[in-house]
Amino acid sequence: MEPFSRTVDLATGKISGASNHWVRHLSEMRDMYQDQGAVAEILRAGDPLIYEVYEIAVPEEEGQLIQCVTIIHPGRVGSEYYMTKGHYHKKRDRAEVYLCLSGQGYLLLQTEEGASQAMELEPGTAAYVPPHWAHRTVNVGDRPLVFYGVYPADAGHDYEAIEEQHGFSLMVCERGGRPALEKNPHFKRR
Ligand code: M6P
Ligand code: ZN
Repeated sequence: MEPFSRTVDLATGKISGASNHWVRHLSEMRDMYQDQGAVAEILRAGDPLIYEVYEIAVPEEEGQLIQCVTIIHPGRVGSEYYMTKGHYHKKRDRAEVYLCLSGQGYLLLQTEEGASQAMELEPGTAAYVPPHWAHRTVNVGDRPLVFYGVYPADAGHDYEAIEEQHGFSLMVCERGGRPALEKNPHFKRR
């Protein structure tokens, strides 16, 4: 294949000439939030857009790299901030890199062996997700959280493992107007 480039709008995260643009609304991840009363109440009034992803697709083969930009909108479901579904890679030994372009957030990470970590994201943060670590991002600001990412095209997304574990072991909630890291009371180790 031929080399190519695309342009990322550093303020909004939009990629002109992206091959895919997909969106995730609350109804598509309703079980991922703790406060099911809050989920039901929000969904009665509408179905907010939680996050969207622009992707530069390449063949899903070993050796290729997928580039993407994720935009998580600001908001909360109960006290929990808007976040991505989060995933392990289907091929567990595949890593990923994020570069935060704008906004404020957290990257939550965990392994199947029970390790967990939270990393703050702010413009300029280059975060490394090593092989075997599941990853979810959370927007704790009042503007969109925008980050660029690169990962092996053959990595794949395993969402089922996250659902089986009832989410991530850490969660980020608003307490007294500020984000607080808390343990997920329903989390199950694999
Ligand atoms: C990042 C990358 C993508 C991922 C997206 C949304 O851009 O990790 O691979 O799809 O975030 O996260 P999720 O797939 O967990 O919903
Ligand atoms: Zn990933």
